[in-house]
Amino acid sequence: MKIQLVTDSSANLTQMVHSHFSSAPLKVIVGNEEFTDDETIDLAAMMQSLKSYKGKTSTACPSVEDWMNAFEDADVVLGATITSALSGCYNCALIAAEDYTLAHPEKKVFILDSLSTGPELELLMEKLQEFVSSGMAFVDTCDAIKEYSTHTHLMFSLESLENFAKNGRVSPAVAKAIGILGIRVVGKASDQGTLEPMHKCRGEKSAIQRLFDCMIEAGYCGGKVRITHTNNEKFANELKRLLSERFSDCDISIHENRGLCAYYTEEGGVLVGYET
Ligand code: X90
Repeated sequence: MKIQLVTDSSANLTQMVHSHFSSAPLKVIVGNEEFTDDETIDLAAMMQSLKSYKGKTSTACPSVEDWMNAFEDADVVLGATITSALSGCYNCALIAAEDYTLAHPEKKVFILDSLSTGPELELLMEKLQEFVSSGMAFVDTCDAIKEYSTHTHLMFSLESLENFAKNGRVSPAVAKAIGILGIRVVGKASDQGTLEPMHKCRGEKSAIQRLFDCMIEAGYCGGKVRITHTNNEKFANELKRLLSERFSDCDISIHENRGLCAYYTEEGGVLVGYET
């Protein structure tokens, strides 16, 4: 029996070792250039184009057909997508799931709306992989991943919300308050799956400390942490240092944001997925 793990490219994953895995790519559109967020994306070229292009830029979610392809004829498909509050991705995945099971009634598909993205999505996919390797039954896996997702969270530090505002995903007033040089916004994915700014911080050092404090207030006490950054490894390393100082032996990984997350987090942006 073939079990396929699926997500979209906002999870920043290109593979999951020892599993059948696929990632449905979103797209970043810069004038008449289109960057498909798959394993071949040239991130440096994308950031350069974004910097120099003065016109409108946008993103697009994978189509129903992209999702169909991601299912790869598997008998069981398990996955999670970026928040349905900010993208049509989940909706397209659901339509694909319906078409797929109509055409093959013996096959099963479950896709979770993560109400989040990036490294929280990564944690959810890692957990699905664990459930699959433990041989857990399909229905139990669906329940267990929903339960697990109540213990995962996403926080961020962003230096600009310009691309969010340009695409109507936060109000221009909110974006403007952040666009001041040296100000970072620290916030979280809300329970509704939207961007919730919480604090304005002056300088990176205070943003790191604030993010750490917010995680502790939210109940973090040594669970798994996944940090992704857009050209800001320094922030990620410093946060990791603070966390490891308080909680020794915690499982923390750091890697780069890929296309979709890099577009919205912009230069210097950091995302943190963590368990409570
Ligand atoms: O369908 C599309 O074109 C994609 C739209 C995606 C919009 C949201 C991207 C978020 C990227 C920023 C993280 C902070 C916000 C978290 C809220 C859930 C990363």
